[in-house]
Amino acid sequence: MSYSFAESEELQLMRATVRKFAESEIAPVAGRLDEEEKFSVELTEKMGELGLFGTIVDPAYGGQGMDYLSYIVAVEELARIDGSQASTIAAHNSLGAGPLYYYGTEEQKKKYLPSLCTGKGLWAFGLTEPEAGSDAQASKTTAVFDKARNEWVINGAKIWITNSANPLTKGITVQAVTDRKADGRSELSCFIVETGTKGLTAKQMHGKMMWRASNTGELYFDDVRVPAANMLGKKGEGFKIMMETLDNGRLSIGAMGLGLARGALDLTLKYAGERQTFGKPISKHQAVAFKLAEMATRTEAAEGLLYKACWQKQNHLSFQKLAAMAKLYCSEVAEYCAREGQQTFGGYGLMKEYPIERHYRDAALLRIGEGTSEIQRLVISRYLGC
Ligand code: COS
Repeated sequence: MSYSFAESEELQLMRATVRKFAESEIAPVAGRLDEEEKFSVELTEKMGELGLFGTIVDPAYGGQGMDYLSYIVAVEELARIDGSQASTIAAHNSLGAGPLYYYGTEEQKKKYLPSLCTGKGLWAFGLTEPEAGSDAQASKTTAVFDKARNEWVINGAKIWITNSANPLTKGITVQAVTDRKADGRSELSCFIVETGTKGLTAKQMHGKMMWRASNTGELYFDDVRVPAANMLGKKGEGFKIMMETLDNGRLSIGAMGLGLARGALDLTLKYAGERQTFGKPISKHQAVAFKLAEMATRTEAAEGLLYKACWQKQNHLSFQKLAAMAKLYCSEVAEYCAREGQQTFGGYGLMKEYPIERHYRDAALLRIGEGTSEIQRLVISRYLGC
């Protein structure tokens, strides 16, 4: 419970292991996968072998049983090299396996979690719809109970769902309208829908500017029938489950921002130490040195905020406001570092041959995905009583 900035041996080992893997296995292929818009099953399985799936899940369900900060550091180290691989891990752990782990019945957890802790199976989070993004209560997807068959019948569509249209996708947690509340708002509930269920179509989305080697899908539900036992949580608890899941997800996006910022800083420091102008390395010119100083300072501040939020969560203290702050700030620092890094690289920073170019594109997602920066400010301001 005590507050310490010293990393435990376990955390240091996690950082060193994931960093080595990211530098030796991901870095050499990240540019090509991004260019070809190709999800790598091979890298995903290797990340599974490293224990990056089900990181926080109890070993009783096949997970690694690690603390939250270890998981966050793993995401950070992946994102330092490549946003796509980091997003596969982050979306699977916090949005995919997370709700099953936190809200599933014993039966559901035993049935689904073990295969989701190996890297051979992905699970997706079906919240966003074509007309329900920031306004997540505006879901139009419906689930109607068929009493005779003790089944729910789901109709609707979801969009921009990470890990949902992939050969490894085992299923999805779907938010759907199950009734209308007395105040006129929709009653929302969550359902477990397995891949291959009749009436479910998953279509991979193409043409993203960022995270091009991660899998993003559109889902269509056409009279999709699931047994009554596939409800996750209780009827009417869907929105709460989704919102609490996003509270955790914000820490993952924070980790992706921090990692990307660190990656951009490291690339820029190296380049600025090698590149010469006016007879000396550009890092010796104050114009560049000050950029590096600012990037390093903001990265440290982002780390402090994110790790504090994780520490609060780990110690069962209120962390939701800090999670929104960490998501907001880390994504802004990531964008700042990617932009200033690219500026330092000059013309080379505009070329795909240099990973800073990919970082620059990947950073854009962080201020939009899992709640825009505007939504984070809304959430934070509500905690302030505004
Ligand atoms: N944890 C638990 N419960 C929560 C919650 C949270 N973080 N946030 C809201 N709720 C509950 C509220 O307590 C309220 O419960 P009651 O109906 O019992 O009173 C209910 O949910 C509705 O809350 P509220 O009226 O505040 O919801 P809003 O429609 O105003 O929306 C925001 C709140 C904007 C914060 C929410 O819609 C949001 O986070 N939007 C962004 C969604 C997003 O990130 N989309 C991208 C997904 S990419 S994976």
